[in-house]
Amino acid sequence: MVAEGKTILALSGGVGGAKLALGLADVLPAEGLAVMVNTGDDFTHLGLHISPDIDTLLYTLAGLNNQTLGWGLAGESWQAMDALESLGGETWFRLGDRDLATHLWRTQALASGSGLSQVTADLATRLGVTSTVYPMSEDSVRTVVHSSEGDLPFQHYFVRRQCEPAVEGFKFEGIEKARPNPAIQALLASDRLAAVIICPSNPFVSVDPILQIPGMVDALLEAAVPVVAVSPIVAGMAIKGPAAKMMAELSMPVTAQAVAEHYAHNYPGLLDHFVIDQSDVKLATDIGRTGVKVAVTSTIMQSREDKQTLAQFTLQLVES
Ligand code: FO1
Repeated sequence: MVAEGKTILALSGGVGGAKLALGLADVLPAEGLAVMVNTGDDFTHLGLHISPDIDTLLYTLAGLNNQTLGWGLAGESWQAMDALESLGGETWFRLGDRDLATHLWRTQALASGSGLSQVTADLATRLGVTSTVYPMSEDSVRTVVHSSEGDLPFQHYFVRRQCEPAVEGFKFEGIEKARPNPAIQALLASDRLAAVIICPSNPFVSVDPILQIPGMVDALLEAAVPVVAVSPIVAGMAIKGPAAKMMAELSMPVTAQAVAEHYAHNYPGLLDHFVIDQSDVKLATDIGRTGVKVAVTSTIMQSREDKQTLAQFTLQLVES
């Protein structure tokens, strides 16, 4: 399907993106998939470095993810959180006992001088993940939500306040000084790269932090490979997470078309293909006016087979 020795680069946030990444990992050879992951959701909590989207990706690709919660590890226990609560500690951000080991391990590795890419690669190896998972940057970028309750660090908005405050905009602290991950720059400049797939992740808080790293869009454009994005909005609803609520609060129509327009307006010429769900077929002509080729299929990924089928569909687009 993808020529031998070639690599697909997927851009992903957490849960929604990880589903398509898993489908891609299933249908591509191990060396054929690299995933560039948002780290704008990262934060320091209880003295630990938490990288939620990287962990969601790694746990999903390793088959260890907690499908009920949508984050963390399957078969988790919560004794550390219970003990912390009895001490009067902060428990609004729940770290399972086994997940806690990941954060302890990462925090210690970072403190001993390893970069986030190295730590992520080591963790991937230890978890048995064969695809390559790259943090978008080695530098710190932190998403801040401008909201009806003032500026909130992303996890305070998302977990502590359960996305309740109305969103007014976003800031990615540190982004002006951040550089794309050097390994990703090398991949983008090489002839190994076959295509880029933007997973159905939240455009505002998962994909934008990746694309707004200075030099990232230019490097993607210069790579001159097909770029496919999959809409995270289906029939006016977000498959997962607060994307639809955010769009309404930002006075945008809650449609796949508005997502395509967001990408076309902010990153002109970046997308070649935009994949929408069959329930949105009536939007295809208008989306086409943003300059992309529109592809229609079933984009809802419930089963493992759904994930593989959507992955195959996106790969066929880049071959055509
Ligand atoms: N999401 C929650 O809704 N509540 C939590 O307590 C929570 C804990 C948590 C711990 C580790 C981790 O890697 C992720 C965790 N998440 C939790 C998910 C996460 O914060 C968000 O899903 C992402 O940041 C959005 O992509």
